[in-house]
Amino acid sequence: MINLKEQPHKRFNPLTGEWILVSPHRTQRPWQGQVETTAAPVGLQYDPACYLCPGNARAGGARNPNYTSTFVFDNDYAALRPDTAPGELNENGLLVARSEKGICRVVCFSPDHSLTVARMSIPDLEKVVHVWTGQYRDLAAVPFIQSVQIFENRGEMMGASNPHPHCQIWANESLPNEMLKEQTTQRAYFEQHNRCLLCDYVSLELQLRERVVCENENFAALVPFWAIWPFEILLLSKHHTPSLEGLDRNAARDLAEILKRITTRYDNLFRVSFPYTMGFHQQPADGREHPEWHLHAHYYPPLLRSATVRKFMVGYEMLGSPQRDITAESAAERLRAQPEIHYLQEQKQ
Ligand code: H2U
Ligand code: ZN
Repeated sequence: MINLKEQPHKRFNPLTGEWILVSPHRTQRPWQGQVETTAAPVGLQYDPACYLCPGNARAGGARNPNYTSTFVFDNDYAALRPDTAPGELNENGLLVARSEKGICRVVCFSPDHSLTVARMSIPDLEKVVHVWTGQYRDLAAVPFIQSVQIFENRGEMMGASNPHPHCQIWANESLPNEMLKEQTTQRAYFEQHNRCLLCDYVSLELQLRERVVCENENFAALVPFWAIWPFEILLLSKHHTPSLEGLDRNAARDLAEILKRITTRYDNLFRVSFPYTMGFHQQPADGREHPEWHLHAHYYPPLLRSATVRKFMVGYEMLGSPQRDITAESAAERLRAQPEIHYLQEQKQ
């Protein structure tokens, strides 16, 4: 037997096939860096200098329409372009390069510059879910597209260039590294067990309940057993679907609802607008059946102890493997203990 609460150990991530080091005994070490936080004011609903606000000019001369709900546009500084000419380089398998075509878009969640997912209404978040589904469907239908990555960078700490609520979509002609790892592991599991890896995982976690943070009829949010980031969350569809396209109206509403609940718990943890990168993993858009693929979203937030003390991925983590001190179970317990009323809302009441 192994004492997961006290002794150093490694945990296996069946989705990536990689290991992570857990050192729970280190949480007892002295720490002097704690910084107290105060709630930041919400700010302007319209910022004349914001390139995502309705009616404003963007780089390159385009102007946003006076949109009243969601708004999608092609990224003016796209990392990938649809018109890239094909080309390849291979020098003895050592200098290898390949051209890559793609499409990059930006999705504004709301015309209100001051909002965040945590403070948007569920009906408005439902509209965002429908936009994501439509974008996935449209981009997947483009013949050269194989992968559609929807992701949100929230907060300066995560490199977001603008607080206006928005996300990005990068779609390209080959599977990026993380998708490729998850494709390989999910397929291998399906071939071996004739069941879906994440269907089995979510039902195991729902039995154990130790790492579950919150749930509704269609989704479960949990700190995965193999979490790397202190308050990492894996959001899983409870029912098998390879992509957002498999969600019915109820499930889409449940997704909107749980997005709000997760981000509210995050904000309440350190009473700050919690930074994170989140994104959906869905089946490759290659026109094939993928019964092994299970829709999920990863939340990777950097904060560790307070609004300003973050986890660094340095040293051993860059050279060996990722490592964490607080266990996934204790992180889940702390997130479970948070209320689902946003702290800014609570102050108003
Ligand atoms: P991030 O905050 O996650 O960086 O997303 C903002 C995106 O908006 C970024 O990818 C794009 C940037 O290229 N952008 C435009 O498309 N037009 C602009 O006028 C400014 C920024
Ligand atoms: Zn704005």
